[in-house]
Amino acid sequence: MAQTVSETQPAADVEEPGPGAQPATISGGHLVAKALKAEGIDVIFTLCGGHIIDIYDGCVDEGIAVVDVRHEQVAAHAADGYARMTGKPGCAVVTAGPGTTDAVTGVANAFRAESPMLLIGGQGALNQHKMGSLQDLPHVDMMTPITKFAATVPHTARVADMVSMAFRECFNGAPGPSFLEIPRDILDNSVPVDSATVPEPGRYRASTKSIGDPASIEALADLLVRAEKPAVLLGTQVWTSRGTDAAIDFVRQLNIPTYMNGSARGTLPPGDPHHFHLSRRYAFNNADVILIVGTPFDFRMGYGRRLPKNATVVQIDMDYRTVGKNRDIDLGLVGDPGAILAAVVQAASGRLQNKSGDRKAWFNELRAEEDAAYQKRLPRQLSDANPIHPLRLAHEINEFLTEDSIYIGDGGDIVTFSGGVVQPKSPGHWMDPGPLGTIGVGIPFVMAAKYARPDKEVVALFGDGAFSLTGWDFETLVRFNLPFVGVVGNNSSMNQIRYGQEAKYGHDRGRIGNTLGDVKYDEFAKMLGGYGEEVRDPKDIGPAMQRARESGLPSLINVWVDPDAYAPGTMNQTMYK
Ligand SMILES: Cc1ncc(C[n+]2csc(CCOP(=O)(O)OP(=O)(O)O)c2C)c(N)n1
Repeated sequence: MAQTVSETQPAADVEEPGPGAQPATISGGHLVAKALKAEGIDVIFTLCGGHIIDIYDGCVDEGIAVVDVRHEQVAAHAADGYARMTGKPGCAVVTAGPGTTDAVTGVANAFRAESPMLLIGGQGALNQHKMGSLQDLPHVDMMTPITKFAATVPHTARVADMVSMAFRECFNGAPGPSFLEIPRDILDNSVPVDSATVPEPGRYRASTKSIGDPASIEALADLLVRAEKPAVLLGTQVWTSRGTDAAIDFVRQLNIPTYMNGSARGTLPPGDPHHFHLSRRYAFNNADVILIVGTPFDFRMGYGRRLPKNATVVQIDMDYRTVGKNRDIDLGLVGDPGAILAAVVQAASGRLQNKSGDRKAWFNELRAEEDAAYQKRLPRQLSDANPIHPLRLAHEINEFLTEDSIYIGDGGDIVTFSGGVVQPKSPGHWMDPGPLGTIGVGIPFVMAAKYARPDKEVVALFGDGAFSLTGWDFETLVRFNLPFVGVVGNNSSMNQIRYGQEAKYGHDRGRIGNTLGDVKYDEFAKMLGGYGEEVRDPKDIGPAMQRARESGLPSLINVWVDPDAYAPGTMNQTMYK
């Protein structure tokens, strides 16, 4: 007869010693769960396979939830998203071979986004090593270039120790993913409890809050106190390292106009006197000191080439290798962004009295630029056109967000449009794939955000192309009761790609491989047990979203948008320059 496992039932393979009996033993799968618990992990995202069942049984014992998804890519993206939301590493567990290869994209995305997560993959038994066992592949070789650490666990007694080691490696410099391959027999075998070290919570790694060279702190404080037209860009690491409060204090005390990108969006709310977002190019072109915090000079920054040659440029980053890469800098600081910014405030204190008066003209100049850019865009943002202009959709979403709404963007052109309009109202309330630009992160990020922060509302905008990649896991959101407000900006195309292709190859050849069917995603949502509505008139967007909010279900509002409207960034092909 089949046995069921309940939370109250002792684990089948942990035996208590009786008088004169063998010592108590513990299996590899249960050791994984103990190490996850020591790390504070309360959920794993997974898709099952025979290689990894012992981990599930350990999770039952340790009270770790098992969220089972429909594609391993979703599990890996969800672990990435969970890390972003909680500040703790996320964990995905997948089977060997195709389970692990399916998760590669999620790990790669976390790698480029500097998100700390652990992927645990199965492997054939060590005693069948290289014999052609089911799903055997060189996982560690495949994962090495896209992780901070990738290794095989060679013995059951080492399982918990190596899980903790992998977590430690996630936080070496700028954070990122680790990968552990655990062979089937290593998970299945049991060892005496005494022989298996389980590192104790909080005792297996050091603080990462270093400020680097104190002389550089002084130098930056001097520069900023003397600057007449400074500007700062706060990047993803400000949020990843939870330097938000220090960053807010810094920009206020030193009185610096502030731009935000990536996960740092929302550090300051819209309307804050130091918050700017539409005048960044102007500010950098006219600033005397530009401070870049926790974001690399990659394609999103034009590799640093767009910064004027004569500005004094300072870069702060958690990764030594990022500072000064692609563009020379005048001062570089390596360490924890929040700790460094707090130290700079300290170093500058007593010298800040007249700063707000001094910089009034600079602030006014930027505010005027900001207002002009906003007014220029406003008519399209309020457009009543039918089919719906994507900027109007973005406008409606922005109006809909509250301080408790986490916004997720997953798509091409539609999300590029929304990037300039949608403003998160609180820190840590913005999620995008990051520099890997992976479409399909939306549903797994919703899963992670709603799981990690059930008190928050999650609002997601999808392109119809992007949604299709991982959309079946909408069903997982229904199954785990994770309600959210989803909007599909449906143009029946992969527009961001179509634009460049049509420009190069003309109307007919330009549509090869990038057009989609007219799919009713509202019906798809309803079929899977969620809430759905279709919108064709712009004035119906807000009310439909409101009904989705009130439904208490995972939802998709299918908004038919103008397929011939393209975002300026797409038309300039900025991402390739
Ligand atoms: C995983 C992945 N595959 C392909 C791409 C290339 N790509 C970038 S944008 C885009 C089109 C996305 O279409 P959709 O989500 O419908 O948004 P739209 O551009 O139509 O607004 C594609 C295919 C990518 N970024 N990620």
